Amino acid sequence: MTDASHASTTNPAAPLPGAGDGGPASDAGSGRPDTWASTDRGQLIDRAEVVVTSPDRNFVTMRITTVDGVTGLGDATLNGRELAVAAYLTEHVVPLLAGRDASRIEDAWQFLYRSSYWRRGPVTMAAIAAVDMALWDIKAKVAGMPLYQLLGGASRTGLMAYGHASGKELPELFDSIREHQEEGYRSIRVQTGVPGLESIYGIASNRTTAGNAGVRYDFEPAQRGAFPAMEDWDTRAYLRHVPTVFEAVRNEFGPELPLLHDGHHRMTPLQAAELGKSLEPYDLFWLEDCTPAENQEALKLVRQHTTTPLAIGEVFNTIWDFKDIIRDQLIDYVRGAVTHMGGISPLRKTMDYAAMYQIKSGFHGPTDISPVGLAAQMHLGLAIHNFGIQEYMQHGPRTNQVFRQTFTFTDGFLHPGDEPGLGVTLDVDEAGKYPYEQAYLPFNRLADGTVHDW
Ligand code: KDG
Ligand code: MG
Repeated sequence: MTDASHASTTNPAAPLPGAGDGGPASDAGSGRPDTWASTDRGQLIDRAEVVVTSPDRNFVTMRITTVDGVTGLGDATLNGRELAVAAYLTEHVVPLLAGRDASRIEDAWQFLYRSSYWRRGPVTMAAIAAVDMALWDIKAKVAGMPLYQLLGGASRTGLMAYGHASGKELPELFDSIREHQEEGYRSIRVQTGVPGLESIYGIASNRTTAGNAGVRYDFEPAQRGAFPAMEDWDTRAYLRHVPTVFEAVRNEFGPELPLLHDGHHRMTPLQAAELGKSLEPYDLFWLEDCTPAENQEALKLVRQHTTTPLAIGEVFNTIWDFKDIIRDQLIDYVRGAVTHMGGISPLRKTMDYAAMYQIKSGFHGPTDISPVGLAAQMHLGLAIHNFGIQEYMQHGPRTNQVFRQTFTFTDGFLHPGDEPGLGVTLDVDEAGKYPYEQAYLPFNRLADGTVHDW
């Protein structure tokens, strides 16, 4: 067993108590023994580790190993709050896994969700997600199949992916779109600067002191350092500018190219309605996160005023966050991520529910979804009928050394590959070269100094 401690792991790599005798570990407490035990001793959980590593950015990974030596990986990365999830796993989840039956995925999920009493929230749900993913990885490896086969088999040959093009000014944006097309992307998200604003979401600031100052961040908004970078916001300037950008992009690239745009939670319902309406001539694939969406009623107003398709949910944690807006058909795409929605099991249920309303997937796929989370989404996306599109931002070279992956990206389409399991291997020695580094997402202030949604 490789010692994972040098990879900033926060728990020992030693076998867990209880696994050795094939019985459940939970009878160590004062209650009755739990029945989450196995008839097949080889499938008992022998070890669970939490590996925190920061190759190009921070990642939190759960690795579970059975008595038979089958390993499963799960992504628990929560951008800017990584150590909270690592502690939740190490202190509260790892001790519960000893001697448990790795094959009982649904039971494990329900046990971790319900037995904690406290429900939902990004930290809890990222932790549960990591266990869920790792157990699916193990199950598929034991079955000798790529995970998508266990989820029902492929519903398509590949997953249409979109990339992030950006530029402060139009010429830079056009270059970025062309670069993405050359890389194979057939669908493109468009973000630009806004006149009068020094730096906004999608375009890095020239004034920050962080390492990526002045560079557009198609790939990574979180910046290393002890305090979040400040960005600017002015909704009226944004609403005036964005339609002119899409008009220029359509004139340059024609009507065929699917175009997406992220409002990143910054508008009121009325402003979002106005933007959706003004973008209708440019036929967007979707307008994402047009309002903060904590107030889901607000989307009714947006919907009444525009036919621009809406995508929401990258910050949602459970099917309950989607329940009403799916039922009321207030969105067109589910932006949940396996990593933040509690894993493959609940996101699959959410998508089955969404299918009843002709709502499709648009799973969140920025760089803070690790290669493990991305692989899990690819398997799920390949299997479900109501797949829509997959966001694919591409990880950095050091990340790809730490996480060896089998997926392919060909002519704009992703495929997870056909290795048994998720198709991702964690190189713990390589991970150990990159200890955790503090990093934060930026935040916004308006001209008068008021903090605004970023
Ligand atoms: O961690 C936050 C990022 O993942 C988020 O800002 C990226 O909005 C995003 C997107 O659509 O990829
Ligand atoms: Mg987004």
